[in-house]
Amino acid sequence: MICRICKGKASVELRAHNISLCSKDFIIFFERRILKTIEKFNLIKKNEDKTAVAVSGGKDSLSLLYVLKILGYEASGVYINLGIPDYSEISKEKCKIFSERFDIPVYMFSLTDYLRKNIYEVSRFMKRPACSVCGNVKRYVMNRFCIEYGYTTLATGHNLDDEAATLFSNLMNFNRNHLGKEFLSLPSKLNTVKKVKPFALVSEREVAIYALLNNIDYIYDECPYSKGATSLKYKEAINFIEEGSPGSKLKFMKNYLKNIDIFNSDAKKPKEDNSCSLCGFLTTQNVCSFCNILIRVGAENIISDFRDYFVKL
Ligand code: Q46
Ligand code: ZN
Repeated sequence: MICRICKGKASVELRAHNISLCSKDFIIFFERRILKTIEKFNLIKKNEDKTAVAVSGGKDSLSLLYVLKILGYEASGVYINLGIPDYSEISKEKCKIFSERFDIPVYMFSLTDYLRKNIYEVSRFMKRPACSVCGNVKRYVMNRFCIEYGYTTLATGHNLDDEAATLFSNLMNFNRNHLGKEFLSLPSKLNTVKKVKPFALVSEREVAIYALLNNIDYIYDECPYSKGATSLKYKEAINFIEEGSPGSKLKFMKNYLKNIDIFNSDAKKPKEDNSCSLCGFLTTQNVCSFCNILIRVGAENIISDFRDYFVKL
């Protein structure tokens, strides 16, 4: 294999783009595509936005934080320790190693320090699946971090595989609340910062190669609660198509963006925005889902102490 750019020995074959590249040119190719996505979709403004990257210790989020720094954006990581035995200790360690190796700040919020309960125990109290409660906690804590510390943008490491699986599932289920939404960014509103996904058009494999070539050490294991997630089935189905027809995944997402208007007339009216009567943050109810968790575990008195729970790793 010959590198398309320098004609030296190629080490990466990208069938979706019909090119082979050496390590050096792959890194350039990857970083250019991220920059192009950020600029084309107006995700982050250089010298204006301050970005918090939601890091989990995995390859996607750590690589995203790394590449944003390389591209000259102001960014820090924010990590939530969910108290999951083994998994949380290892993922926290990976974030700490990353922060020290690349001199990029990562802040941690520990759920067990805050609530004296880990995510499993909280989910038992709520009588809901761990992932559903975890989703509420992560969304709230990450946004709260941004507001408390003056970050304007929250970036997540969702990649092309994640986004294509979500779109596929929304189409199969005719999920009208989600079809018609632009997946790369969500604008800010009422105490909620803008959310962006700069990796949404690069594949999981490309991110893994980028992490490897840049010596980014990450946790290989997935969270134990992710096993059996329905999204995995959609990913498998799309990968099967991609295998026989390289590039279909990217084409699927780009064509969706081009044709997004056809869904809009069909989208249901969103519920009305409200301020939570306890914390003042965005909700469609009287009390937001996070404060509802605090009430259920008998900890609503600690909502105002939030800022003290973020520590630098
Ligand atoms: S961290 Fe949380 Fe995920 Fe683990 S408990 Fe579920 S939602 S699987 S991305
Ligand atoms: Zn609230």
